[in-house]
Amino acid sequence: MELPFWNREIERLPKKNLKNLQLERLKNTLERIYEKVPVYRKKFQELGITPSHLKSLEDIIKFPFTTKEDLFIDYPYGLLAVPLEEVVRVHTSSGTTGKPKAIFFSKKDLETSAELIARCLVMTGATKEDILQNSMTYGLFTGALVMHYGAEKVGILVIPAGPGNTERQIELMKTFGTTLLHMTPSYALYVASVILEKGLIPQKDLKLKTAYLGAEPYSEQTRRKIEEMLDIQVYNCYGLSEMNGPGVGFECPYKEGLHLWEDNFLVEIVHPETGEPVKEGEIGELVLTTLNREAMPLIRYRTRDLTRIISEPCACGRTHIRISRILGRSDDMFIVRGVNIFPQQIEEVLMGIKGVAQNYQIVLENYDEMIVKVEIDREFFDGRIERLLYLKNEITEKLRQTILVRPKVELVEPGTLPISEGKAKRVIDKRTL
Ligand code: DLL
Repeated sequence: MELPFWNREIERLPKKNLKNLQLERLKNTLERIYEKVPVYRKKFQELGITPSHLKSLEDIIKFPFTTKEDLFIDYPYGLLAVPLEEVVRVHTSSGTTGKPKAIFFSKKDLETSAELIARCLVMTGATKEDILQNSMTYGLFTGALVMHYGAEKVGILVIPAGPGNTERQIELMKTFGTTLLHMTPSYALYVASVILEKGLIPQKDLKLKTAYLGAEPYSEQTRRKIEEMLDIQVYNCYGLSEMNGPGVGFECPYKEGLHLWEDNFLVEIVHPETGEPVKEGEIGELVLTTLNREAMPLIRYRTRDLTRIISEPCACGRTHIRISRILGRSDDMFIVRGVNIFPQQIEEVLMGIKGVAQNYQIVLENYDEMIVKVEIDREFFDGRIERLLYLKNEITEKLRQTILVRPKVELVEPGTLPISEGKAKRVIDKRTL
């Protein structure tokens, strides 16, 4: 089967040429930031290094990391590499406390981010005949606008729905014949459950084909659950504001990892504590360098996201590197009874259990106890206590086997836990409140 490409030449560029292109762009980036960004010049000088120390791509490790904290030096314009009049847009990160990280785009940067989204969408079979319901938040968040411009570039009809008001979302799907969805996985689970509760039959009453889900971690089990509920294909879309927003990593139809566009980003995986490169294929923190950014180039940006590189060539023919689904953020990890736990491990178990509905919440009361509240299908509340007890035991036991700590499981009716329309807040840590 001949798979579609948006930019066949660059997407299939032989590895050697891709590396040469990366080296050329990396040199250029280092020279520009050394010359134009005092924050970087100072960092280079502290390490006694200049851009001329870069001879090969491997030399990148001689250069300094950029951390989230660095984005606040000379805030908000301190990392600009172009005069302010060249900047045409600002986006911010969805940080929950303090000042948001501010990321600036030139006209060319906006074109580039749209080009990368176009590659992603076409890679999954989208065409200009499609209709995309964009249910991410419009505004300072990159999620909606960056996707919007990329989809328009392909010629797709975009419905700028924004999140929330689920009844209206479903009406929009019916009215306009939505074929593609863009939303967070937690909201997609909720929307899917409302569609089914209304008695709609997705294959018959709706035209949905594909959902692009991202902006928060989710498990393979959740993907499968949404695919089954709506009878669609779900593709994982990864990104972060600091690197344009959505479309930094995106799955192809083989769904075996996310392709990262290497003509635009240099990928490293480092040990989250030491910052040293990990061995090929090992899990570590994703570190990204922009290679084609005009307004705000960032080098060796510490994403805090944990993943690993999949180095085997992909059957789709794209030469760009793949990373695994994000396994969690190094700062999402919590410790109960001395055991390191990621929320995603819990999600993976829950979503694979028959009877578990769409929503769950983890409550950390103290350092020894973890409560997992789980919404379960309505049919379980029929008065037959033994079925509930059986399910509760099954959930407790399966969680214990995976996370090695026995949680206290509470089963609740659907609709009890807070609904998330954007990024879900799964963990309530009462120890730090
Ligand atoms: O969430 C950009 C985005 C919008 C990506 C729409 C995908 C779709 P931020 O608000 O800056 O940007 O949050 C970035 O969200 O560092 C990850 O921890 C997490 N994240 C994003 N996508 C995924 C994903 C946008 N597919 C942070 N899987 C990142 C797991 C994800 N985590």
